Order: sequence, then C-alpha cells, then structure tokens
Amino acid sequence: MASVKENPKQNGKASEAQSAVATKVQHPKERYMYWYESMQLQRKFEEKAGQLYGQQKIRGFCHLYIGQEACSSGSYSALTKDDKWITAYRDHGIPLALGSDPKAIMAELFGKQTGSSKGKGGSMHIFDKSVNFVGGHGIVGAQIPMGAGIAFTEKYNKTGNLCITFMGDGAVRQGALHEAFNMAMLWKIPVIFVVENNGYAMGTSVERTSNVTELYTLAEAYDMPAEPVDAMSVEAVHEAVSRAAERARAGEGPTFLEFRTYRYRGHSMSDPQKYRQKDEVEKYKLRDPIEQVKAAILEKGFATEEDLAAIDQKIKGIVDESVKFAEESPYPPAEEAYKDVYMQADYPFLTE
Ligand SMILES: Cc1ncc(C[n+]2csc(CCOP(=O)(O)OP(=O)(O)O)c2C)c(N)n1
Ligand SMILES: [Mg+2]
Repeated sequence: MASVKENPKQNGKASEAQSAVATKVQHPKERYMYWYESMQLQRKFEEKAGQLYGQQKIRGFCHLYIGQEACSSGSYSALTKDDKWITAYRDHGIPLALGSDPKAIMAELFGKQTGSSKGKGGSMHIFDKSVNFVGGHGIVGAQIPMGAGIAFTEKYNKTGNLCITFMGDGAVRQGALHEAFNMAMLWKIPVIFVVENNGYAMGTSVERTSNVTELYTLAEAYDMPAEPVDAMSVEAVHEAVSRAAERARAGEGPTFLEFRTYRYRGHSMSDPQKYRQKDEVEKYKLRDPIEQVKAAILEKGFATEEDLAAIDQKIKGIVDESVKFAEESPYPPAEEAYKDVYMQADYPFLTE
C-alpha cells in the first residue's frame, strides 16, 4: 500500500484511515498535460450542460460529475486502451476522459438521433464501444456484477485486459456487491472495483446509512486488497489504479479502491442541497483537482499560463461545437422506438 501522509476529513468527520496520497513518483509532462486537458474538458462540458438544462434544452435526469474529474482522468492514465470501463448514471466524465466524441455525448443529453445511444438513453445511459465504455447504468449497484462479468470474459479469453468498475457510496449497500466481491476474489477476476465516495447518496450522508464509514474495509471480509485514495489528487488516483492494475494483470484478481472525492453540484438538477453546509463545498474546492494539476504544471515548468489559457480556449471551442451539433441534429424518428429493444421471440407470455 502507498505511503500515507494525510488524514482527510470525510463528511465532516475525521476519517480514521489515511488515504493513499500521491507519492514522490515523477509523472511525465505528457501525463500532466493529458490530466489538465481532460479534466478541463469534463468540467467545461458539464458547466455548459448545466446551463443548457436551465434553458430546458436538456431534460430528464442529469447528474454532473463536477469536482470528481480526477477519478476518471487519473484512472485513464494508469490503464491501457483495451481495458473496459463501466459506471453508474453519473457518466459524462468517464467517456470524455476516454476520448469519446463530445458531440455524440452532448447530442445524447439533448435526446438527439446522433447521440452516443441514438438519443434513446439520455444522460444516464452513455455508451461508447469505440473506447470500451460499457455504460452508463441507472439502477444503483447493477453495474457491479456486470463489471465483474466483463472482467471474467477478459480472463476467460486470456486477453490480459481488465475491467474497472465504478460505483457510488450508495451502491456499496447493495447485496450484489457482496456476491460480486466473493466470486471475483474466488476466481481471481481482473477487476478493479472503485467506490467514488463523494460523501452522499442523493441527500443521505454515508454516516446516516452505515455503521462502517471506512468503505474500503468492506473488502476485508473477502481478503480483497483495498485502499482509500485521496481522489482530489489525480496523481494519487493514477498511482493507486496502477498498483491495482498490476495485481489484476499478474493474475492476483480484484482490488477495491475507495476514491475519496466530492461533487460540487447537487445530486441531480433539482436538489436544494439542504443536507450540507456551503462551507463544506468551499472546503473541497480549495483542493480542486484541476487547480492542483495546474499549479503542478506551472511549478514544474511543463507549460506557461498562456499555454494553459490556449488549451482552455481550445476546449471552449470543442464544447461550443458539441452544442451546435446537438442543436442542429434531428430527434430520432418514431419508428426508432421499436429498434434496439430486447425481445425474446419464444417468450411464452407474449401475445400477438
Ligand atoms: C436500486 C436503486 N435504488 C434506488 C435508486 C434511486 N437512486 C438514484 S441515485 C441514488 C443515490 C446513489 O448514490 P451514490 O451511489 O452515492 O452515487 P452518486 O449519486 O453519489 O454518484 C438513488 C438512491 C436507484 N436508481 N436504483
Ligand atoms: Mg455518492
């Protein structure tokens, strides 16, 4: 396990365990530049999506990832392009980090035919096979056994790939987690289970749902290696995922990582946020992952303020272009409602 130096306050309560924080590893310039650009793209894309929601151009559910960007970008840089990814419904950031076309994601938020799920999935159901992103799932915890199953396929086919499976802190209370943990450990499946502990499941804090608030310790019952990670630090995320990936590829099976992160926005778009104090949000913003990476880049001399401003400008263009594309795209035609629907032809209860 990584050296530990910090004892972050989680959910207003001092965490007993110490998160893995970034070590003295020297990360190369390219990695820092990827982290900055990719996290900034996620942030700006979602700030725009939030505005568009206010204008009712985006409707339905829309869960923003703002604040959690180090979780996706730090994991991406630690894995290979053939590894598989699955998450819950807070799912715009991961595909953007993986390199999905922002136009297809924005169009999906608009419910347009050119969207990544043909406009039929919306915000919670982004999929992109081209980057091995297997969704976008609305049922809390449902993706946990699916992620283990995907990883099992990789093992069975001897590909050397793994599946990184994300879930929220609310999802660890689902029974499916325990079944998946048991089998994944028994069969040494190459899966990295990640709980993005942002402190709340909708308006309910971790303390209000469980006696055990050190979520990573849930793995102990299965002898599964686990560690808490300071996920406001993209370096710490990268390093923890690298260790877990090494273990998975060596045939040692799963790891459970508790990413200690924070969402700056409400759960979905209509959330009065009465369950937390404003200063708690501000406290986390002081450790903003993008600001931390920006400071590191400047300090290391990897880029200047002007270089970063040019990247910001480029990202603004990409986001604007994605909105234009989504606005100009058509809605799916009515007959699309009958396509891509699973139907078992010999199901005995089907009537004509
Ligand atoms: C099985 C199930 N129960 C309840 C819900 C309603 N629900 C949607 S999101 C959510 C909270 C989940 O919180 P968490 O897992 O911490 O993820 P976060 O929203 O913080 O990313 C709940 C209870 C659901 N979608 N599925
Ligand atoms: Mg949560």
